[in-house]
Amino acid sequence: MTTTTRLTVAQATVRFLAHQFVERDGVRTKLFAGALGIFGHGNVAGLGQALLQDELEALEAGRKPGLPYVLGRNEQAMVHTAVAYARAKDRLQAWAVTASVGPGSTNMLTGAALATINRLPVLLLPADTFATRSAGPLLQELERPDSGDVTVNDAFRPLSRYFDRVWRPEQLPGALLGAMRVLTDPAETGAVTVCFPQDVQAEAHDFDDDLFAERTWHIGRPLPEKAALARAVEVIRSAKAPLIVAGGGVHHSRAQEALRALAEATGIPVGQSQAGKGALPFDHPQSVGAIGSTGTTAANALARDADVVIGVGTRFQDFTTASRTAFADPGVRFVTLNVASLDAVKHSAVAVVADAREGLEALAEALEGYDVGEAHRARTAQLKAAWDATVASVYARDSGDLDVQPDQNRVLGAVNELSDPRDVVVCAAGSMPGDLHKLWQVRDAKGYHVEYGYSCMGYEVAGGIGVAMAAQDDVRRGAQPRDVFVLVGDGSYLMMATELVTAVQEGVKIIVVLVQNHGYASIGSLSESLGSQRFGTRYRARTSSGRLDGDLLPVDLAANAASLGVHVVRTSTRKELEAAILDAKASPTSTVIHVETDPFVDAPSSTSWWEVPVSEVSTLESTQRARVVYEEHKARQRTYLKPSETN
Ligand SMILES: Cc1ncc(C[n+]2csc(CCOP(=O)(O)OP(=O)(O)O)c2C)c(N)n1
Ligand SMILES: [Mg+2]
Repeated sequence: MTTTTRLTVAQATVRFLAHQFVERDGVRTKLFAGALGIFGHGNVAGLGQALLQDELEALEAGRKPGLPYVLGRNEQAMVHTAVAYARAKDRLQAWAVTASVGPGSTNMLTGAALATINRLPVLLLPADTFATRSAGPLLQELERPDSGDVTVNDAFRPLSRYFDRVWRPEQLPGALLGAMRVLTDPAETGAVTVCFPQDVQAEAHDFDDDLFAERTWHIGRPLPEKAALARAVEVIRSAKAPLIVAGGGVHHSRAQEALRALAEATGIPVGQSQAGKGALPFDHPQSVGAIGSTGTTAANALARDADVVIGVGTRFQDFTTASRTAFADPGVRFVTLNVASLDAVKHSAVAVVADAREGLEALAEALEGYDVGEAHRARTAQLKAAWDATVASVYARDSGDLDVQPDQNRVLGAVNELSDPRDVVVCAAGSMPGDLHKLWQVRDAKGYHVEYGYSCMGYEVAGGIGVAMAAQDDVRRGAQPRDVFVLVGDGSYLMMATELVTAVQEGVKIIVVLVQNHGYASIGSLSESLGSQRFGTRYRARTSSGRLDGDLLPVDLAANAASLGVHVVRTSTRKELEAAILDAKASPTSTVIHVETDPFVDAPSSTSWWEVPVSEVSTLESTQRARVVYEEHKARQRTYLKPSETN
């Protein structure tokens, strides 16, 4: 006989989420680490009440809450924290994020897009206006003259991989199961949004108890289809100068060992996208580091001449392909292994739709006896050594000038070399992601966490907290600790640093290196290269000329950080920076290290391109000159449309 329990929709939701597990490779984990939330009238008495009840019942029973609650400062930032956690956990654990009606919910839109683009699971629970419309229009309700059933939350639809709205309690089981299906699907996952009208959250219903039984969702490893594999192998076996492009899918699938085995057996060099960096450690003989617009000269030289490009778990975003100029061999063919068919077919590739680890293992077996040959191995080694020398020269660790202000390369070098191999670097936007992609020497598969799918300013601190919380949880499960280094520019810091308060409240340790260069150096340098003269990119006072060309603004970001309750260290020389890094590592709590850098010192060149269109006509000579350069690059852009089999 079916038994039921009378619960509110919110209480049923919390109870259901607390009982969801995932299993991959025989290892079972609870899917939801907890719920991040900010309350308002849309969720305080619904989901808020349910989370409170969960916490108090757990305390009384002497166990952990089913869905531990964490208070954030900004809804967008909470989604960043959740997404970073999921990435650090290889998508085997996630968070729910609850927000109040209206602005609380729409603040999560940016986070939703970021999650979906990066294929990282997060369950968004935006509150919605009354289903009954009994008191409408409500505070924070959007009224439209053309429609009665659209709310601001409909804006989540294009950003979510699954969207639902629970108008009635009876709909809840279907909505929750639909959400779980997508959250745990390796090809489909991303932002999953289930909207809860505020009256429905508080409404009671007799829910079937089976809804709350423990459920284990198997995370599959789809196998490559035999015929597809055979086609891929045929193309790879014909290759004289192949190159692997490793993307984030290698990490999600924990396919690093399989990649290493394939690279070692065949000698095929491996370039890495931002999300794929660390798929091989930097000092592995086949690891040629970053590829594309912010790539190493080694990976980009090999890309230029590659006759077969083997994509593994990559979206082939424009930075990876240098806006489709990176692969210059006129006959280049693509073989792409991806769990998502959307990515597998890009560039007319011979597509192998499969889990990265399964696909790599199958390829390695089928490629038995294939080797790129001594000449290609030697070329890889020589290009790699040249790039390593470039990194050493800009890190300049042995230069001895400890009393001068470090430039950004040296800041990265100091953090790289004084952090432990297991420590994690976190970044998202500005000039540092590109510089890190080129320079950072990853020693641990989990050591590099740069969000470059959405490259969202403001991700850094919030994301760093997610990574640190994941590391804390790993320690509870017996892993060694990791420190998390958040590298953030002044612009990104000003966009969203307030989660530092969350780090303090939750006792989560992060080390923030705040790089003050008085503006948007990355966009400034881009602007200059495009003929736009660094317009609007500097933090300078407006003068009587009407322009932003006055003194530097009297902004003290170190004082700002200190006011949020974290320990702050101001540094002005390399010696002070290095001491601060070591002190921060030794400290059990968070530190913000403030360092000034010169915005005009760039990282070494990638000898590559990134397409940003320049005005076709202009009265400015700088723009006209930039347009000529743009057209030269544009002429080298390829479509990669040629069908593979006919090549
Ligand atoms: C939310 C968001 N808005 C705008 C941009 C475009 N953008 C990319 S980098 C950047 C400037 C970043 O400045 P800062 O953090 O100081 O880093 P810097 O460029 O100085 O290294 C801007 C405005 C973005 N990536 N994200
Ligand atoms: Mg800056």
